Amino acid sequence: MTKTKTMTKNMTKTMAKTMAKNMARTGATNPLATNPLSTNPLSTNPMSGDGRLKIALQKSGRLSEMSVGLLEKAGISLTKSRDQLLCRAHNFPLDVFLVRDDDIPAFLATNVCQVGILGQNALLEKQALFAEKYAALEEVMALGFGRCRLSIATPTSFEYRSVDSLNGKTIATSYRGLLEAYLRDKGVEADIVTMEGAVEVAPRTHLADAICDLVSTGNTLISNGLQEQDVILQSQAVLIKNNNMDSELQEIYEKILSRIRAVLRADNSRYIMLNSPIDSLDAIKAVLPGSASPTVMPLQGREDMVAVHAVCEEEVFWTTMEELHRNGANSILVVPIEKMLD
Ligand code: PRT
Ligand code: ZN
Repeated sequence: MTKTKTMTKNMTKTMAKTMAKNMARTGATNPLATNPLSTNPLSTNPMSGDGRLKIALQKSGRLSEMSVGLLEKAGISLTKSRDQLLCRAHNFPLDVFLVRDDDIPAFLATNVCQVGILGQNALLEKQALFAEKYAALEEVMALGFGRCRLSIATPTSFEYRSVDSLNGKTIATSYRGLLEAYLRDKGVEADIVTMEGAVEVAPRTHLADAICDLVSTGNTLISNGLQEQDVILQSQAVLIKNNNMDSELQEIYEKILSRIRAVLRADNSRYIMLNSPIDSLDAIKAVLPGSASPTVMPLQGREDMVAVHAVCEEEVFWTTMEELHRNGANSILVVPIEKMLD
């Protein structure tokens, strides 16, 4: 069994304090005051029943700008409240709660919000720590931003052969739940020191032999003399929902989901236009990335050429354009797509 020491203040207490502060400022009810497991949250939450879907987003941090941007791209126009904690959409039945990412699962579990955007790592960590409390939360869709990985790293001087090298060692992390599960699975016994930040300094200050933390570029590890060893989880921002949504809100949710899906498809797609010799049409179609059925149109005054238009559901690289060109295509245009709905 993995032993656990909690170094800093109790995380749940911190979360409750932050939420109470946030709720007081937004005028909402503290969702932790009601136990979502003991009663039906739909009947205990006074903010439910106003016919508006509530979404929780990170207030400030790595995911906030992209999360708000995604809603805006989905045609939802937001007005911030004076304290900037609650935004109201004036062209869609949606309210946005801007909170700390760690608090988002609790906002959903208590049905103060029905949907949220946060790192997959943050959701899975809460579910690893409090499985029953967060059982009703479901990941709906990966959003393609906030990509990172949760990794174990050791000082470069540490002789690391495999995860077994961590037996009997101390590992500092903010992801106790996920790390414990990983070590259990690998049959490794180690002490875990829970830290809320600056995990990367733990080996230097002799608090721990190794760390388990989020990594994106890897620069933080390098500048702290650490080497990435095992990746526990690949993560990115995800849309999550509470499965106990009432039917009225479910309809709004379906609508917003379809818009977000359309935005993501459009973001990842390009519209490509080119002129192709009729003889090389098959070769050119084969090169077009992620496009099932391009539109082929005659070109006025040219018997030997046609115009080809296609939606390519993946990036169009320079190398692809060069290959199209080699196959006889000319006047190749690649343009972004703003909106797309099937
Ligand atoms: O205030 P609040 O609690 O809301 O924010 P926070 O400080 O807890 O979270 P924030 O904004 O740092 O991260 C939010 C989410 O972004 C995380 O839960 C991840 O899903 C995602 N994300 C993506 C990252 C990173 N990349 C990342 N690099 N979260 C943190 N980091 C940190 C990491 O902890 C380490 O300190 O960045 C450092 C490493 O970065 P590199 O680029 O040097 O490898
Ligand atoms: Zn956080």
